[in-house]
Amino acid sequence: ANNETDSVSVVDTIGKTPDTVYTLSSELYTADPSAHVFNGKLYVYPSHDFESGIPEDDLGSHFNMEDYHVFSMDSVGGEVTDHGLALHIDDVPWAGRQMWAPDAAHKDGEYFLYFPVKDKEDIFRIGVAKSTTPEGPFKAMDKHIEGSYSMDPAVFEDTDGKYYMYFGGIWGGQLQRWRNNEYHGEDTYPADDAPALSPKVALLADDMAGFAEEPKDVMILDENGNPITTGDNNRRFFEAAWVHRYKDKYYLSYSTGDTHKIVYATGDSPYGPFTYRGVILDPVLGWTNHHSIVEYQGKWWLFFHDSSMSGGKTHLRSVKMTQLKHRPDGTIQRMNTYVE
Ligand code: FUB
Repeated sequence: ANNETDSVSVVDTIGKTPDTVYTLSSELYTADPSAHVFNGKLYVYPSHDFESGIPEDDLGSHFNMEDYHVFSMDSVGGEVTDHGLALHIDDVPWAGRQMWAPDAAHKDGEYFLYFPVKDKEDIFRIGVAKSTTPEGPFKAMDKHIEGSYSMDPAVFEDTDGKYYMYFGGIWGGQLQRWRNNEYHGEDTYPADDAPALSPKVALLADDMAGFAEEPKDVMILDENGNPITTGDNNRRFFEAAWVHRYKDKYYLSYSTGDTHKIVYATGDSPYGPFTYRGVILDPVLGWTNHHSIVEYQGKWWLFFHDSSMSGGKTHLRSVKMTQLKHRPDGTIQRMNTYVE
């Protein structure tokens, strides 16, 4: 065992402050970063925060974003390019308001931007837009993904060439208005001692523009094999699902929302079940916590955001990145990046 492994294992009830944290942009407010490596470059697909003047509420109405920019870099700590407008809400025929956390994928020379936005009935759906380049601009399809709902899509490409979309989020993300993929419109949650609402997963169709199957629940279990419950709000899923693969294990990470942490669970299949393992990132300045994890140039990186650049305004966030470390036993070193 090396010294670092020994020391972090003992003190993992709080996060370690990383040596170096990089900021994506000092020009735009950005959030919810989804990072991918395409053609040897690191691309980041974030939300684009701006001040729209909508008052803050529990449904996140103040997150009233209207467009996306894509960023890229050739090396960590090197120059970051803002590729400009990638997609605007005015160019999505079915969209109503609130362009939230996007993701992207690449297949056979085409790039796909997946984005959650409320439709004209104010129901969150997930759209897809296409481009021949990773930075766009992207052309939105006429309709949202059939059978999609809620928000925070994250697309995971497995080593066998299959792509899975994870999605969902409670409170403003509206997952609590759905059961068994049917909309019932009411804000209803399972009882505190019942299994919590799960993120969803669906295999993507060959054309990457739809689901190849009905979305399924992603079960998150505790150390005894029992589902994490609604009342366990330090560990239950809230939003921001992300999946990465490390040494043949699947890692599902997500935000605990009102307890403001990024946590993770591991499993043996992209469908789960996943067993809760611990905290990756302690709360940041600002209410939301949302991340992605990617391997680039032989190291693993955690992308996240905080509200430090706006002096603490929750809806005006900035994307940052720092190194993420898997220990030899597969657990992830907990981090605390809090700054005012
Ligand atoms: O950026 C809007 C919403 O805030 C995202 O969709 C959530 O994950 C949270 O970060």
